[in-house]
Amino acid sequence: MTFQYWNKKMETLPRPELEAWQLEKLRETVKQALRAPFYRKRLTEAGIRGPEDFKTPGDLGRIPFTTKQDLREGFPYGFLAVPREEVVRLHASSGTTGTPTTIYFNAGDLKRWTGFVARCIYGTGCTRADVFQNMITYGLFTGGLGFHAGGEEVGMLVIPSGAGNTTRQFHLMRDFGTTVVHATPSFLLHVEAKMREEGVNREHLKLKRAFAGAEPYSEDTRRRIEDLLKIDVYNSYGLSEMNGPGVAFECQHKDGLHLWEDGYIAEIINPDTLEPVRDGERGELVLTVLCREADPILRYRTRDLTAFYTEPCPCGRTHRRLCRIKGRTDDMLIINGVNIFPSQIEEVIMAMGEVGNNYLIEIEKEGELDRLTVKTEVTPETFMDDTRPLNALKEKIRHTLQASITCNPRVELHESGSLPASEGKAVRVIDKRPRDG
Ligand code: DLL
Repeated sequence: MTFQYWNKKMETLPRPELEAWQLEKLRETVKQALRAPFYRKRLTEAGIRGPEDFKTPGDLGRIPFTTKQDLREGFPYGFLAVPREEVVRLHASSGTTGTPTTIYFNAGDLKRWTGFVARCIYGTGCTRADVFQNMITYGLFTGGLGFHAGGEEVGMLVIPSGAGNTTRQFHLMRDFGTTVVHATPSFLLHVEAKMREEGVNREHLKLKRAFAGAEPYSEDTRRRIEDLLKIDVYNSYGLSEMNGPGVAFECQHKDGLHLWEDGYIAEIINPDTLEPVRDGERGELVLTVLCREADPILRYRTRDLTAFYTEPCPCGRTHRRLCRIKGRTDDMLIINGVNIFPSQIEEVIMAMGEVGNNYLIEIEKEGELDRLTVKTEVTPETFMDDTRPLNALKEKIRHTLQASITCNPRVELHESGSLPASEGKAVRVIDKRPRDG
């Protein structure tokens, strides 16, 4: 396979040079951060006077971690490190609880961010010949405008379709010969189910690839989308605090996400001890942005759980690869004392061919006990009035789940297309338990 690089020099920079680059950029970022009220206080309290305190990569450890709570407390301008007049764009986190967190960009920040997104897109094999339909939310969410700019930078024809309205999405795909789409994996699954429902002939479309991210999904879900839509799906990771998409992305080898280490410093820590984990071990990802002047964020605890690959990638890029992010430290469910990540449930059900494209996890209190219900759709081909095979399928799902999560769930089967569909990030877990009980 021949791999294509957007910026071959930077993407294949030998590790010692990459680390020297990071140290240099870290010094610049610390200097910049000291201009923001929050970091002026935080860094001074930690005894950091300026960039001269950073002589080796290990000196990064002198900087205290930044948390989501810190960002909330700094709202709205506590992290701003440039005059307000220099800021040309803001985005906000998609969080639905508490004070929002806002991220600011100056013109240079936007240019650098766009460069990283273009690098991701081009690295999957896209070229100017492609037609790119960006089926993700535009607005305060970074996914829409971030990919839009990256797609234009590559020179593709970008269709800013946004999320939702599946019928119109099909018309756009047909009319303009869309070859590449971007969406959350849950929306891609919804699009596929709708295609079958509306009788859209896949063979009349020119789709080749999809970028899927912004939420966790399993390898089986990826395979399912690839098989059903007959496309290549590339995993895309990012977060608003680190610009948005474009932090880590799969290359044509499709095994692990290259984290762009010339733009970000990544650490993986044990979330309990806050110590670095051993190489290849799973832990919480901590990121420092090296490519933003308006809003530098240092050692940010992402709460995302992942590990580094220990082997280099056959594509020749020197930037380390992250394992698929399966969950967050804060999405773990405790059900009757058993710790369960929603991704464990997805892994089991999406591996079953009879299961449809959508599912929901519900937890309730029944007396003193927690009750877990897994609701899954069946494929459109399944007859809902034929109870014998349905009962057998229900039992199979229950049994396999029990073996995997050591907790006995109730299983409900639903007709294809009957569970609430999501256009953006899917809400998969409904926890109905009283908050303090
Ligand atoms: O979701 C940015 C983005 C847009 C990424 C488009 C990819 C594509 P936030 O709304 O701030 O930003 O949410 C960030 O989403 O900390 C992860 O928990 C989760 N997440 C993002 N990508 C993935 C992925 C955007 N590929 C939060 N796999 C992150 C698993 C992901 N989780």
